Amino acid sequence: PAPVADPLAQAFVAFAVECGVLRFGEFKTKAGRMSPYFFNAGLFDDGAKLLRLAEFYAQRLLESGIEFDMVFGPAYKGIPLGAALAVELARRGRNVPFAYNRKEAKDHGEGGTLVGAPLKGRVLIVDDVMSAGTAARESIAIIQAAGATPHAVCIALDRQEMATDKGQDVPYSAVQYVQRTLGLQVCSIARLSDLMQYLEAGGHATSAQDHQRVLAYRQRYGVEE
Ligand code: OMP
Repeated sequence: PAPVADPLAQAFVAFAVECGVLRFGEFKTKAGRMSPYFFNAGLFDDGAKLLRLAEFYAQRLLESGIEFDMVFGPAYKGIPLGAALAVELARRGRNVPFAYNRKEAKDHGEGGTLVGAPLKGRVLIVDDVMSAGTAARESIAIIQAAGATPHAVCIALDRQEMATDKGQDVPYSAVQYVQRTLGLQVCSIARLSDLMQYLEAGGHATSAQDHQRVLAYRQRYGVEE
């Protein structure tokens, strides 16, 4: 039987396509895989788009029931995402501290690599995409080094593909690794399976062709849920 569509995920995929954030073609991922699709969160590039994005994150997060004490946005792309989510949470009556990191340490002024609220308690990491899991591991290390607890991750898109360990593909996804091995909770607005459902339903002009390519990619790099 065909899986039941998740309305929030379907609305989000359509929104990402509309914004040009989700594109189909040929792209190389950070892990060096040739992907027929790419999600570029940097193209949520005006106030209205960021507001809508933040509403999607907030809705997913709040309905997940995940508990957290503060929001962390990893440099660079996670910074506006975490900030936008923190604003939207405050608008919904849930004001929590927000922090982010710099990639280069600053040796003057306030110094250090962490900016914003002190990292403490159960930290929620907000990021764009999880593919092979490198970005998530970096955030977790930063939070642990500060003496706080990496507790959960909220991402826009779970690519549901094989994680890598020391450059080798492993038979589970980064999200599965973060959940099962590291014990963090993860919520995503949409996943590869939602993207495939969108294409199957004929979401846009070249859906049929894109669907074939994404299917082939999933057969090569995808994981079982
Ligand atoms: P991992 O660190 O391998 O999990 O890849 C996640 C990162 O890859 C994201 O934070 C992005 O920098 C980048 N990325 C995208 O932004 N969109 C994609 O569709 C795919 C990737 C990617 O390179 O895997």
